[in-house]
Amino acid sequence: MNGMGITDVETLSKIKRRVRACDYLSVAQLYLKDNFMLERPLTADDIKPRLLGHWGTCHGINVAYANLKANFKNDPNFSFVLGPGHGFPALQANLFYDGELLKVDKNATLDYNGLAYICKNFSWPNGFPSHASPFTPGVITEGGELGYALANAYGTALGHPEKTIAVLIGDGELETATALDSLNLKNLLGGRENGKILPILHLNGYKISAPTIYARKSERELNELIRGFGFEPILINGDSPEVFQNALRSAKNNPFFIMKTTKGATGPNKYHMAHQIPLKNVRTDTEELRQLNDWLKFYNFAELFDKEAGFHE
Ligand SMILES: Cc1ncc(C[n+]2csc(CCOP(=O)(O)OP(=O)(O)O)c2C)c(N)n1
Ligand SMILES: [Mg+2]
Repeated sequence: MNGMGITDVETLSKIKRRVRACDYLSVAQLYLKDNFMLERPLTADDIKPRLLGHWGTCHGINVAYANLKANFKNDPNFSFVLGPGHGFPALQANLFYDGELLKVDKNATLDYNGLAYICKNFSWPNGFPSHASPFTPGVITEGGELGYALANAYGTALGHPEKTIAVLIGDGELETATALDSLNLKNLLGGRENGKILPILHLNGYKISAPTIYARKSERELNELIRGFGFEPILINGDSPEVFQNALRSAKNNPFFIMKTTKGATGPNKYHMAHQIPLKNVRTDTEELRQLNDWLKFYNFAELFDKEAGFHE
C-alpha cells in the first residue's frame, strides 16, 4: 500500500472526459482562430494563417496530467515536471481546465471567451508562445530545450522529504546525455532526507519523426537498463486510466513508470507524421479541412463544455 491509485469508477470516467476535453483544446489551439466550438462546419477562414506547434506528444501529456491530477488532487506537496515543453498546447489546456491560467491571466475565463482567447493566442504574435515558457504558471523548466526535467525534479525535491515530484520525460529526451545521466541522481539524492521522485518515461516510440532507441529495445532490455539505475520499472500500456491508476497502486520503492502510447494517438495520422501539424494544408486542401473537422468533432467537446458555464463536472 502506497496510498496511490484510484479505483472509484466515477473518477476514472471523469479522467477520460478530462483527457478528451484537453485533447480537443490542444488541437483547437494549434489550428483555430474562430469557430472554437465547431458550431458550423470549418472553413478556411477559421484556420490560423501560420500553423506552428506540436501535436504528437499532446495526448500522452493529457493522459499523464489527468491521472496525476485525479490522484494527487490539490496536494501542495505534489508537483509535476514536464520535459517535452513542445507539448505546450497540452500543458496550457490543463492549466486552463483547472482555472490555473485564470489566476494569472484574467482573460482565460472558463467560458467561450476564455476558450477563444487561449486558442486564438496560441503561437500568435504578442500572444502565447508555442512552447512552455516562463510566462506559463508553474513552469520551472524552459520548454524548448530537452533534457533537464529529471534533474529539475531532483532539485525540487532536495531537502523536502514531504514532496512528491512526478516527471514526464520524452523517450527522445531520455537519449540526451543530460537526461540519461540524471538517472544517476537517484544514488546521490534518492535518500529519505529528500522528496520522492516518480519518473514517467513517455515511450511514444518517436523523437520527431525517427524511432527512439528505447523503442528499439526489447521490454526486457529496457527494464534491465532501468533496474541498473536502481529503479523498478512499471509498464503503463496505453492510455486507459484503469491501467494508469493500477500502475500507481502497484508502485513500491523507486518506481519508474514507462507510459507506452502511440505518438499522435486520437489524431488523423500516427507516428512520424504526427510530430507537429498533422494536416498542414487545411487552408487550401478541402479534403484535409474535412479531416480536421472530423478530428475535432470526434471529441464531442460540446458535451463537455458549456459556452457560459464552462466544463461540466
Ligand atoms: C537539447 C535539445 N535537443 C534537440 C531538441 C530538438 N527537439 C525538439 S522535439 C525533439 C524530439 C524529442 O523527442 P521526444 O522527447 O520523444 O518527444 P516527442 O518527439 O515524442 O514529442 C527534439 C530532438 C531540443 N528541443 N532540445
Ligand atoms: Mg517521443
